[in-house]
Amino acid sequence: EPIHLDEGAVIFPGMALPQAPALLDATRSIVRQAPFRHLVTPGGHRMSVGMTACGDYGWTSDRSGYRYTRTQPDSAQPWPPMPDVFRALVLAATERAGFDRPPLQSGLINLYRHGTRLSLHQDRDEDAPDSPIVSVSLGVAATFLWGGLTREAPVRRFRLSHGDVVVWGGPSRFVFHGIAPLPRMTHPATGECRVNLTFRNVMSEA
Ligand code: MD5
Ligand code: FE
Repeated sequence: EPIHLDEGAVIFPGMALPQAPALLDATRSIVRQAPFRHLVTPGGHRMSVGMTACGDYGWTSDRSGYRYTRTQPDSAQPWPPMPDVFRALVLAATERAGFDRPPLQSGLINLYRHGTRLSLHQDRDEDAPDSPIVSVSLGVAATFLWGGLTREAPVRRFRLSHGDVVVWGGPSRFVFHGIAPLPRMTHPATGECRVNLTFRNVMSEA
């Protein structure tokens, strides 16, 4: 029952449901070591999404731009290690989607509440175009915006629900995408929140 969005992009509905409690426990442990922050864009805007990371690299930003770092900007501590329950799910999803190289160098954790949105963008701060991105949605369902390779391309909408896993690779790796403002809803696993885990490789050679 995979849903193919486009070449290289596939949703596995509910694939992470069995691991969801363990994924959320691991997320809480990461957040204790690396609290959520609201990044400031190079244009000076505070992002409404709360972000933190695990693994060898975390994605951060400041006035001079976005970058991957090996340490947390506030504490200078390394990012918490990638939990085994994350690692195993990324391996399984990458294999199911037919890609060779699992994206395990960086695990980004995004926190959404009522009204939080992520405007249309491309992910292009990584230097590993041949690796797919794996994303896992937990908690309150969101509307995912799926555009094309230019900002002007038409945008389709998909629902991403608790436990859904998506793999984005090949020609879909550089598609414009975003998240519509989160509705005011609750989910038994997360309360008012949506948590999204996104796994990437940052460099072509590990
Ligand atoms: C989220 N996160 O749900 C969204 C979408 C991000 C981001 O977009 O950059 O953290 S997860 C789906 C996603 C992630 C990365 C790339 C692509 C989709 N894509 O190439 O379509 O928090
Ligand atoms: Fe993105």
